[in-house]
Amino acid sequence: MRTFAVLSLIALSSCSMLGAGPTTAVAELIDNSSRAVGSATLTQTDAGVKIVLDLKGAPPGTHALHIHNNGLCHAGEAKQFDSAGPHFNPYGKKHGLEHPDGPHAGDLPNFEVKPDGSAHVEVLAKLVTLEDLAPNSLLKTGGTCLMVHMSPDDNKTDPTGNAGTRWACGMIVKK
Ligand SMILES: [Cu+2]
Repeated sequence: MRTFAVLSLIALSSCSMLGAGPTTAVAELIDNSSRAVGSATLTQTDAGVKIVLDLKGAPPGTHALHIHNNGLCHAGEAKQFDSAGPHFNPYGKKHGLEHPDGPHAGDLPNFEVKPDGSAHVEVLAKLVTLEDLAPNSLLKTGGTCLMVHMSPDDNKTDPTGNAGTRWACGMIVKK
């Protein structure tokens, strides 16, 4: 057993010596016509997962951004991106950054799309991780996805925040 433990330690340290770096993931977003509308890079930090999202061709104005529970982004569903399921909520909380019994781990702040249809968003998702096997991992079995809604999130109405139609969806996949 002792030999095994020592060997495991050596294996772990060689990984970091090779410069594996922080775990990262990506999400390529599509709209309901399967049009590519942007992409996100997700990076593990000590304080959570940093998400950097760039969008194009989006409706100008304020929009909700969430992480949803399923890694499924099927364009053309009768109810847009319904397969993505509800918000990622591994701790069974209520929805909303301002809800006293919230938030869902997948609740993120609203963001602005410029008049030219572009957006650049940088946000720290503090309640999730990219670590395998953690209950709040975005890389869990079945996956998760990043979702942009047509409307802003009111940050308190359970379970959706009244964020309206799901406009764009991107599966979160390990890089
Ligand atoms: Cu959502």
